Amino acid sequence: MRPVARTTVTAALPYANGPLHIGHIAGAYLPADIYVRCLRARGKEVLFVCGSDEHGAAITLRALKEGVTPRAIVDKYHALMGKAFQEFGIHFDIYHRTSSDLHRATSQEFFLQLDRNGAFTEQEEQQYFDEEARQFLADRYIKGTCPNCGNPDAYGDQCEKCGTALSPKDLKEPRSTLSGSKPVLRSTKHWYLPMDRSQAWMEQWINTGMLDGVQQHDAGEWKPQVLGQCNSWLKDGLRPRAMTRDLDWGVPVPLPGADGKVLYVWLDAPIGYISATKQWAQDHASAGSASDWEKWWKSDDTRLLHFIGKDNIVFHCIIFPMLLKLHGGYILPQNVPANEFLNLEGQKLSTSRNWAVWLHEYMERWPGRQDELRYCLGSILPEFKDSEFKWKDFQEKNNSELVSIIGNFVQRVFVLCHKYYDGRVPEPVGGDESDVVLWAGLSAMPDRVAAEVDRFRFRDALANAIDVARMGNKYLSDNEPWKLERTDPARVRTILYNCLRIVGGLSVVLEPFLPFTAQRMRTMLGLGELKWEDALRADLIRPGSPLAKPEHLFKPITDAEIQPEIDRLHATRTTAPSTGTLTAPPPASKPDIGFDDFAKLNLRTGTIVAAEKIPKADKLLKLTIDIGEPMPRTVVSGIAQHYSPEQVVGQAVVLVANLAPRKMRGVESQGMVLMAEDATGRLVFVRPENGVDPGSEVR
Ligand code: B3M
Ligand code: ZN
Repeated sequence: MRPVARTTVTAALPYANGPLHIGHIAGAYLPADIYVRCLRARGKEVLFVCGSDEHGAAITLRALKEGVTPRAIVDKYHALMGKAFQEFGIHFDIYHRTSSDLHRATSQEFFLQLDRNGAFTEQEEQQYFDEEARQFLADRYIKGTCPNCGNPDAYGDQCEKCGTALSPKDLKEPRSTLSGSKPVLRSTKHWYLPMDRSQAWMEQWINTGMLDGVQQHDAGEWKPQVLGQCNSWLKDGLRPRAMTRDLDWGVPVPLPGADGKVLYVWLDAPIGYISATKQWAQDHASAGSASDWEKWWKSDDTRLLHFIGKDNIVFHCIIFPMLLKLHGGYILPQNVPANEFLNLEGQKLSTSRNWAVWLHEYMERWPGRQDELRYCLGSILPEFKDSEFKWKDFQEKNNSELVSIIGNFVQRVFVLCHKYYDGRVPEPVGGDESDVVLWAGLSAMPDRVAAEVDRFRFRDALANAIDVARMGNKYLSDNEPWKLERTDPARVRTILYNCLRIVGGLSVVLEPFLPFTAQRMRTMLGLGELKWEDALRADLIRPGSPLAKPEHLFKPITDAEIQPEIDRLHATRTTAPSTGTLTAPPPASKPDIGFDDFAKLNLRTGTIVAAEKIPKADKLLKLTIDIGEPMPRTVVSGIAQHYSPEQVVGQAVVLVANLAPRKMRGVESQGMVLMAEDATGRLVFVRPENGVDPGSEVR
């Protein structure tokens, strides 16, 4: 394996078309930040680059929607995202942008070099064209029915339902997203990357780490799901892919005869990592050393890592490495530790439906509580499979872990030191058997945390870091210094001195995860910046030095604080434009009924265990609902315009279980799911509180 002198860490460049939400953070940025912080604390040389992805249909379509220029969109969101990252403690060395001059020049040079190397083929071909909007339609500019799964809203580059990569001509019944009109075919010329030519070496490099006879990486270290996605692409056979587009927003193709053409956004965006590095080098250059950027991208002893979400895997594992290799002179990534997706309260995060926790809003509503969210997300990172954020879990983790374990320990130690020693560090005297046990346990912890971080197992790393506080609590409870103070004050001094050392060590191992808290702990101890090896230093804490006032590092979060978050989420959720009017009619009044009438209803709680669309019925979903009976019920429900099948699986419901069976579209429906209609006409589930078993009677 190649020796490692330095590490270049990139985090996916978010599109500058909207604010950041917790899904972005858990996908790429938090793990990358933890990784970088941990490396830095261990004295490693590391460069952490990111920036806004300011090209592509994501931007132009947003501009169209807001009725402003693409420039206005990227300026607005670039500023918003840069600020949110900074305030959340995600500290890049540079947060660059792909609409900069330096980026344009860098990606154009890169393209020209590829062209000189014969990496492209030029192809004149028929492409879809929108005669109304006078524009060729690629990628997200065109929609149609997915040939694979029948999703009527598949895009020209990908079906978001089934994940299949598509090209516009694969779509059935194509339509323009600009005008909605039916496109016509027109001839145009593009530069293609014949990926098929690279199939053999790509397959070998990804699966064995071998390239040009050199072991580049250990493929055994790559996450199985990352290898899996790559191999499913490779198995289908790599195909030529156009690297240019007919658009007026992007990096112009720097060749004669290419007027009105720009680089494909997925060609220019990853080059954004390189231009960001160049900009950083320029900003930090002592005279004449601006070429320093090269060592981060071209030295054999540099380790290159891309932190991304799973939807970006093929671009970072196949296309970008291929471009780097075909360009020549660059190293390839040694690992791409992609994360899966984070869901929110049982549903997919969605910008368009406003089903998200927006980072800048979180920081407004929970000022100074960055670490609480960092902690919660850090403990549920979707490292190997999708995971879920729930506000109730956020509260629970805060109260029973941050407050009870870390906050409580530090608080107890400081209160006692102020009570007994007037806020000064006590002088320890000797030690006993329990101290030996304590240090034996603690001494393994920093390495253990670091080892998990190195393996990209951030959840485990965080759990180990918290264990340090657990050990501190246990040591304190076992030794009960408050009971000994009168009889053995010397022993108490030792105990509390040891506890202060643990607080110091804890601030070191926690720093990558909870940087704000670590800083406060150090301030309380009167310590400056610490390195990883300081965690166990015997002289970290100096007897006699002053300690700051005891401070609660974390505050308990009450139900009254959490419920509004949940309510807000539901209240601000927007629907896909619905066919009906925006305001629901007032609830119809119905005649009174007697209790006997009501008692005839058999209402049961249940859980939707499967759901599918019913062909040719655009309002109906066929639901399979477990209500605790030996066989689940089949229920046909008119909610298909409000929910996709994936969204409702796992949903708790209330079922009218004795409604006479009725056939709808050939399916026998054995009950009815209770739904409420909100002010926008959207149907929402009436659901039991958590903790009720399926089949419970509702009365
Ligand atoms: N902007 C896609 C995304 O935000 C894209 C990543 C580019 S990384 C070079 O998911
Ligand atoms: Zn599909």
